[in-house]
Amino acid sequence: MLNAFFFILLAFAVQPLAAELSIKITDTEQNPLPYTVIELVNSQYPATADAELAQVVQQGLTFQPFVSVIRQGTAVEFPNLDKTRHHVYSFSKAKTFELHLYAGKPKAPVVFDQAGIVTLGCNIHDTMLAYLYVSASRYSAVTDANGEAKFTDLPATDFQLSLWHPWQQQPAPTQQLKLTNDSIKTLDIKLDIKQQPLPKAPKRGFGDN
Ligand SMILES: [Cu+2]
Repeated sequence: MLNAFFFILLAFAVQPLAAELSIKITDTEQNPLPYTVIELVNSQYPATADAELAQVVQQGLTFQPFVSVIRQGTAVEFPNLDKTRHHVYSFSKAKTFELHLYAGKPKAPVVFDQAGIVTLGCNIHDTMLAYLYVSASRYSAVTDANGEAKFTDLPATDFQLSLWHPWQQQPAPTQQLKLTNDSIKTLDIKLDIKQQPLPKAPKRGFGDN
């Protein structure tokens, strides 16, 4: 009896103040919208660098993934899995860098220490295009093929929810979120975005990649 009592006490003591949030994004035609970046902003929860290195791979003359989200301060590797060499660069304000023509894995990862959107390209292959969203907030994610993203273990507090998509014509409206303790919230958001084909390798002209 006493043991059971302590167990219950313990269960209350370790219960974190947490909330869960699931978001589903659809486009103008109600299709799931992948590659949407969701950022939950609250100045009390600034980004801390991701513990693990992120990766943007070059394979089949494309970048994988097309859109990545990292927390500010995170280091990213750019391994080249193709036989041909790539020359990865960005001239974006949030990060200007170049990885000169290389095969395999460049020696050092690139650290993204400023928040913002980094557009990636390759100097050799003009069709190669990808985006890195460097988040100033600790809580950010990108929607999967089903247009979905899920946050678990969020602090139960107020957030501003902002969205970004590489194909947006204008910034998506932000909204305020109030998360209460132990709540499970589901949001369906429709964005005024027309989906486009992903960047893909040209059919001919580059030989064996
Ligand atoms: Cu290339």
